[in-house]
Amino acid sequence: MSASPRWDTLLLDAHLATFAGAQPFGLIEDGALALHDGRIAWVGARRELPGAPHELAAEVERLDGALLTPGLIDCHTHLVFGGDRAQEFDLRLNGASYEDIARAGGGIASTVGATRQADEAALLAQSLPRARALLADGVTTLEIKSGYGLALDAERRMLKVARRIGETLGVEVRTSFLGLHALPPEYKERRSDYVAEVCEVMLPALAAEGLVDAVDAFCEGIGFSHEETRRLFERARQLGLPVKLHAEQLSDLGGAALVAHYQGLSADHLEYLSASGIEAMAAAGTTAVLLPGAFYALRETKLPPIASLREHGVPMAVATDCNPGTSPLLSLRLAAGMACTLFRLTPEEALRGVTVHAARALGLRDRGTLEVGQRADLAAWRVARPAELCYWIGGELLLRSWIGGTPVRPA
Ligand code: DI6
Ligand code: FE
Repeated sequence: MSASPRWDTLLLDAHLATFAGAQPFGLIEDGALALHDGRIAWVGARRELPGAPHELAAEVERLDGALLTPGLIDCHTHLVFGGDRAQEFDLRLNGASYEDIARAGGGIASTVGATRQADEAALLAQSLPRARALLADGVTTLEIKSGYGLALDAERRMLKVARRIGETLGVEVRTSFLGLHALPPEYKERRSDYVAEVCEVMLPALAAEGLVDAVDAFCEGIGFSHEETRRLFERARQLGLPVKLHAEQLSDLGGAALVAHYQGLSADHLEYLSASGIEAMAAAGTTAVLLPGAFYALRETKLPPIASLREHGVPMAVATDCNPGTSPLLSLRLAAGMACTLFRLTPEEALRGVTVHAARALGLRDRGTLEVGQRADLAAWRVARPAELCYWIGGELLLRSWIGGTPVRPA
């Protein structure tokens, strides 16, 4: 007669990259991991299991030597949008720059037009396949920004679609309100009216509807100034919402120091980040989100100051920046590989960047590592060692994944 098993599921025959503990990648060879009630209930070397597998768990699954990692977390995407910008890709290959196109009314503004035209069903239908593609390469949590509506109704529609993607796919979606992404054409001569509309009307309304998990802005010459961003952050603080920022992507406006001043979750892009920006981020504990897809697609040559971020102990996350203009990238695993090849992150840094540090960039403490008590968000891969996840360019490496203990890609 045996007592009823203490765990729902026990996973065996896997190597575990836990991103906890002192080993590189937090690696545990021939490990075991137990799931119970959607959480990780036990993790360790198989030989240390406190009993026979079938007595410990209602179900025992063998993963045939797979590598098990935390589910990947894409902490910066703009994947809800209408249309595409393949036409501008063509223009850029014929000599125009991203800024030329933006100033000529293309760029973000053209996606705003297509997004405003799409109703909720159309926007969902266009955006879902992109989210599915991310999930197919191991993502279990993703952030989605608004910022292609730039008017209350259209921003609301984007954020609702973001939530519906989460419900449809059973994945957790964190939303960021990016009303200060671009100046909408109807406000061309009235910048300060638009900033006021965003701060005093749109943000409070959308926050009250529960559609906003964080507040973001594009602090840039072609976006919004330091002062305009500061005004938004003041409003976010009053509403008790965390902030993050597109900072120092094309020039240095001191955005990183500004977001650090507001104890921001993250400063993102950072190619033009200054020494004082790094110090401010280190002091505030603001995560650096690196977006090698945009660096690649824009053929940027200025590298973010990786060595200095590393020296100052600033946590580095990596994300796709999935968007129609500067990063039509649908694989977070490939973003991690690009962070290695283009930015010289080590595979361990890049993989921490899409797990534990990405969780941090979203203010989430219950995921991103394989540790007891964490959400059972897991990915099992057909690879022998963690570096392979960054090394292979393309390929179907994901065997299966679990979100909150529920399998999403059955074998
Ligand atoms: N920085 C980016 O890379 C994206 N937004 C931003 O603020 C680009 C968005 C786009 O071009 O549609
Ligand atoms: Fe972005």
